[in-house]
Amino acid sequence: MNERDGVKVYPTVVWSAGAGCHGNCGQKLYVKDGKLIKVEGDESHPWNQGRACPRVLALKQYVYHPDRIVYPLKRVGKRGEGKFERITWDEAFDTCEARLKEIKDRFGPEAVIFCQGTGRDIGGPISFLAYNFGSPNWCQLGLSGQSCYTPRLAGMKITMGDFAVADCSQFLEKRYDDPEWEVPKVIIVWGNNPTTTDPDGFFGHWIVDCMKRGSEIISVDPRYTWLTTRAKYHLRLRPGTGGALALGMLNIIMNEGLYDKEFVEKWTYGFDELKERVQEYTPSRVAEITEVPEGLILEASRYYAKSRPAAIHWGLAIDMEPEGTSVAQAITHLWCITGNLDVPGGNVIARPSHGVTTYPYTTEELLGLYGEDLVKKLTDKRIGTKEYPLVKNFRGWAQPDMAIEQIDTGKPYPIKAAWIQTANVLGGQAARAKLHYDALKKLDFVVVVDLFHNPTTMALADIVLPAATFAEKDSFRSWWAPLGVMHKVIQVGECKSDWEINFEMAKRFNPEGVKWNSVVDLINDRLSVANRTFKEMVEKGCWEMPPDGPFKPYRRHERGLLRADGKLGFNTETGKVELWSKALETWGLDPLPRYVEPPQSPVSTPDLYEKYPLIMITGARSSLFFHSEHRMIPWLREKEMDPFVEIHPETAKKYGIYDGEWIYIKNDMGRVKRKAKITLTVKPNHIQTLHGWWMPEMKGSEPDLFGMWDYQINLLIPGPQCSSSGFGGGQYKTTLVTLEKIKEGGK
Ligand SMILES: Nc1nc2c(c(=O)[nH]1)N[C@H]1C(S)=C(S)[C@@H](COP(=O)(O)OP(=O)(O)OC[C@H]3O[C@@H](n4cnc5c(=O)[nH]c(N)nc54)[C@H](O)[C@@H]3O)O[C@H]1N2
Ligand SMILES: Nc1nc2c(c(=O)[nH]1)N[C@H]1C(S)=C(S)[C@@H](COP(=O)(O)OP(=O)(O)OC[C@H]3O[C@@H](n4cnc5c(=O)[nH]c(N)nc54)[C@H](O)[C@@H]3O)O[C@H]1N2
Ligand SMILES: [Mo]
Repeated sequence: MNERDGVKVYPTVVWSAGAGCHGNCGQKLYVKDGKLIKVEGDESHPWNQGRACPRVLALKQYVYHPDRIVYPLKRVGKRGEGKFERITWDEAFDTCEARLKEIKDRFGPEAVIFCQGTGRDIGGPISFLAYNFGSPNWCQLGLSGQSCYTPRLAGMKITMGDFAVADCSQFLEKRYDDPEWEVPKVIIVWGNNPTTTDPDGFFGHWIVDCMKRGSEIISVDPRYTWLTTRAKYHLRLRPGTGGALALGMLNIIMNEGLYDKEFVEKWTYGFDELKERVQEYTPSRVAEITEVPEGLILEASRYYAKSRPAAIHWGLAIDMEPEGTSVAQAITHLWCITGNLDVPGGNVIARPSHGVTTYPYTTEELLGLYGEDLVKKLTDKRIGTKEYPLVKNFRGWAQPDMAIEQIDTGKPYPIKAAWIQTANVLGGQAARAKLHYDALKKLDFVVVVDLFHNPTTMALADIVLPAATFAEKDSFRSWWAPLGVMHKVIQVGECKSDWEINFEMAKRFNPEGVKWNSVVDLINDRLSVANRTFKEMVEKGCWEMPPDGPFKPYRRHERGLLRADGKLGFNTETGKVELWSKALETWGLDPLPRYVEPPQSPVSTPDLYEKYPLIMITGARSSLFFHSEHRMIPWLREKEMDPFVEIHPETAKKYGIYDGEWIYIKNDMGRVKRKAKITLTVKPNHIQTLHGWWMPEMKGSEPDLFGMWDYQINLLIPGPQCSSSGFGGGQYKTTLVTLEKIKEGGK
């Protein structure tokens, strides 16, 4: 901490409210007389090296926004009437405890569902609360197929026993200057727009840093973006067909002998079986499925395989394919058979920094955090474990599509209450938004923990608890590297951090199990495997790179660092990279990757395509907003006032639509308003629009719900998910729609 003219400057790490984000940026908070006055990127932090996104730069407007909820609230009018009254924290905690205990006594703990949004700083506190309450039902409610990162995590885990990320030197403190690191000769960027989204423990501008040092780009994206226009090869595939492309690339690389023979021989299992499977995916067939010219597929595949080292950085579009896990498996095979696994400039194994667990990504971690007895007991009742092997065996999530149907029907057992924290289920997360609205209305008791009112708080909440931003909380982050901590430097109203809220509630439900005296005490316990305390971490600037060993690259399989038994090899049953997955085989699923056509598409539903001849991609992110957040922040909103839809000029002409005209996007599920943006970024039969739109400036009470029924694009996204594993297949990027002009009077 520095001090000058009464201004104190605190370095911290960004994770969650304020910026939104999954990132690990170092930022400096300038504080005077207990008030935040400025934010600046921390140039000494190896992650972002001084850079800051627009959302961080607007942090002051977020923290001190007049609409922020700064006290606990209870609903006083009818649900949806928008009447809330200030209460004390004691009353809020007492009410939540009494109501949830009553439901637990009558219906069992599983009758309460714990719902989070994306993995900001929430997975830790919410699973902690759910398990101390005794409920197995924890998920991203509404996120169809849990189609965000979970399928990619599963695809990697079943193949290599670990997770991996593109190596842009992020595990080395000296970064690009470290002699151990090599510049990837080529980086495939697949279904991801990193410079805008910085997703999943990866800072997007690392790709640009690599490009400046010579990396070429192969881009797999149906649209043009900043990055695709700078790529050596741009494969503009039909949305949802990446599985076919990956299998086609494997076909070319295997048949032409372009793989790393030594690595394959020594470290892989099931090569011949995979080779046989990929014969179905000839370049010409794949060209037909994906609409990418065959010559381009051949050239890009050869270029990737012949360039060493080469990395693949991937994104959300993969999870949202019908068999997301299978697509991820095939892409994992690509970097494995080309010998790019855990080598400098390839795809390196990524584990929680220093072995510190904040958030259970796998059943293994869940067992480590909560013990076998509890996890076993919970698995019996968790929604979706009987139907879906990965829901049972891979990750402790309930299956979200089944969960909402169960809430709706009460079968096979009733769900009576929801604890919604860091999720705008109705305003951003849920596909089939109307079904979610109708079903959640049936609940007896709903708590929402948030910073602002939104369609979810307005329509559903009985109690609203005010959450803290990253400047207002003590927490920790170990998602890959470095290990980071956030610490509280300001207080706003009576806001509390998610950890504080859930710690207090968990203590009430399970006094013996919650053995710590405070949140910091709990954090210290988690940090103890790293031999660090929270205080030490804060004092040394809030971050630390992992020491040499299992948590730091490279070539750990050759050093016996990956397996619990200390043997050489990978953390799988065979000790090898399983191209034929033993785990999938055991769980009764296809052990090899395969392609499945999206449920709505010109191929699978030609009649529907005739009626709705446009493939709608939703949710290509804007750097100004994080999902449904930030629409009320002046500096951000003024740069993107209205929700727009990208339409190709030919298509606009066909529908008689001019640039800037308000129109409807329509399908059998309803219609939603957008402003036309005529652009060449999309193909003629594709459109693209951002999700998460609601209007904070409109009326919040029902029926308006901040304009939700007019602007929430997820009213048009169908369900349920369609993957055999239970993970993947949310139809957010492949829905068929048409456009309609809005006639006089908005009709
Ligand atoms: N159509 C379409 N829909 C999509 C997607 C898409 O691509 N297309 N993407 C999907 C994906 S990948 C995801 S992960 C989901 C994400 O969906 P969500 O994570 O639900 O995202 P938000 O809509 O921003 O809702 C987060 C809410 O939490 C609040 N919040 C933010 N930070 C904190 C915090 O630290 N503590 C607490 N208590 N509250 C906080 C915010 O104010 C906001 O109301 O959306 C999905 N929805
Ligand atoms: N600023 C900001 N950053 C964010 C978020 C945010 O809301 N705002 N959300 C966060 C979250 S939770 C997530 S999951 C990530 C998501 O971030 P990313 O993984 O980058 O995903 P998207 O932005 O959905 O889409 C990336 C690209 O995929 C392309 N695409 C669409 N359909 C397909 C397809 O079928 N195949 C292929 N290959 N490409 C396709 C789109 O055109 C788009 O350019 O971003 C995170 N970061
Ligand atoms: Mo996500």
